[in-house]
Amino acid sequence: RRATPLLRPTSASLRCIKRPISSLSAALKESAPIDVHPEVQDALAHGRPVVALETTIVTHGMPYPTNRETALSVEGNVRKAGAIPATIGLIEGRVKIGLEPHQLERLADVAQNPTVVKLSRRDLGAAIALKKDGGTTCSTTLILAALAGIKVFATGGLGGVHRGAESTMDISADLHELTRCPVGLVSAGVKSILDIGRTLEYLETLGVPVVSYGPTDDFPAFYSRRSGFKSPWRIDDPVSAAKILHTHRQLGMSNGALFAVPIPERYETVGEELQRAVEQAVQESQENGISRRGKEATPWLLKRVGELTAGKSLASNIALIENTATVGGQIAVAYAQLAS
Ligand code: PSU
Ligand code: MN
Repeated sequence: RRATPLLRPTSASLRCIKRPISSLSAALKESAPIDVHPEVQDALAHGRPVVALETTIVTHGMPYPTNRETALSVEGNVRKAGAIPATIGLIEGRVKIGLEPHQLERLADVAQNPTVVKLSRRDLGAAIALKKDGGTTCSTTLILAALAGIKVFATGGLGGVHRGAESTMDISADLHELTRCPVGLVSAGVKSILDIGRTLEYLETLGVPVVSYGPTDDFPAFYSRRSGFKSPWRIDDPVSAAKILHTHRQLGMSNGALFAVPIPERYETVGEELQRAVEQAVQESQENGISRRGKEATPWLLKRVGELTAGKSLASNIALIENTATVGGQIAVAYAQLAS
């Protein structure tokens, strides 16, 4: 009797079992719709420091034109620290790693571009296929930074576990992304619109290191230098941060790390005032049902805090992200030296 012939893989099934795309060059070979800015490409090719920056803060986090001005000053701070900024966003279904000024303008001026979407991991494929414009949240910025081989990402606030998540189940996809992207995320902690204690518990469960960057091990709460919670680790220089990332790489660990940089001291007093507005905004969101409207919750809360504080929250927001950009640039420089 003849043996049953082995099934021969067709070229289609071979395609499916090919190794997943894990590098930018492999993605580009597959004609992935990604455009890397020449300056960023050059820096990456030569192992020079690059810092990724997100654009949901531009499209859904700040009003125009402050959003554009802040994105530019943040890029400037990365440069002053000696690194190249790579602001990431989606334009007509193409991923941009490094935005030209007219592309940033297009994402920033939401009155002219009202259909621009907020992109979490689940949205990326659909938004590309449907040729949308979009702002990348921390989650998609992490994915695209990791793909490009960028080791550091600076932003204002990471998403997290929302208050009342025990019933809404609203937990940001940002947290899980830190388990699979080997990128150091530099932020001013998480905003107190969230449940900070549960966010830290969740990060512990996920195995994501949380490291306070500065004089104390307090975990910062965005507008305030203190949340009442401690970080498990504390460092106060860029070389230590770079060593943490480098160690993960040496051990073949795929997760990132959260470096929490407190807002500059002079904003602490106003931070206490902003905290009261945060409490009111959270309460309103629970009463009016916004807290159950998925991706709308965070942008609504950010906007409402801005309204309640007559824009004072905006000045703090700008100051803290300019600060994390500087620290991010310094960490990227230190990492490039370690890794070379
Ligand atoms: N927190 C802020 N400002 C922001 C965001 C969070 O203080 O702009 C943005 C970030 O892009 C973050 C996203 O990744 O909101 C999280 O949204 P969600 O909670 O829907 O996952
Ligand atoms: Mn959510």
